[in-house]
Amino acid sequence: MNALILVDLQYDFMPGGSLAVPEGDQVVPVANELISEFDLVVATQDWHPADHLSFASQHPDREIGEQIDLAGLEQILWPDHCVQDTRGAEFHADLKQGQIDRIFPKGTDRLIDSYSGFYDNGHQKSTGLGEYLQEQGVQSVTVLGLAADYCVKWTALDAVKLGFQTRLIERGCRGVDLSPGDVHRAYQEMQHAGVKIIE
Ligand code: VGL
Ligand code: ZN
Repeated sequence: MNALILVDLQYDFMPGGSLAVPEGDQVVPVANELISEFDLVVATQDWHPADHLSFASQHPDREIGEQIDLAGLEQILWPDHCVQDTRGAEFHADLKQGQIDRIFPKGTDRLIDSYSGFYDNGHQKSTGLGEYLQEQGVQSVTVLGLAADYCVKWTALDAVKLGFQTRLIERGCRGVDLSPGDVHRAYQEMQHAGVKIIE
């Protein structure tokens, strides 16, 4: 079984969104093109409460982009984004959502962020994605989406750790590149970990 994992194809990560990824909308047609080629399609959805502690707005003395210690973990402070039940948290309307077998929300716990679609950043709680893929008999996964240097990267790294043969579609990803070169380094890191990067 081959599964396609669509990472965070939500309005807040698209141009015009609150945490816009440059050219983020360009990956939606790539996702649609691939969706029909897979036995199983899953999507992750960044799904934060309005007072999530990854939001700079929750730390009055801090700014967006700053790094803080959050319960012992390094945390970058983001603009408010993907707040539950807001338009910014919705999937792009062009995405063929009818062909998504299951959606995995993440980042729902106020106290901890979750870049990976499999676990929170402290690796304490599973989203259920890994168990679901195993139950479905999935052996290999293909990952694409947003953002290449955060949620895509951590999702792909966890997929490898869980024993899935893992591929990443480069043209189906775009990154934040907070520090220029982050996206490039993310691809290198994934490749070194065993992710097969497909151009
Ligand atoms: C993401 C930053 C914060 C992502 C989510 O989807 O890559 N990045 N929340
Ligand atoms: Zn988030």
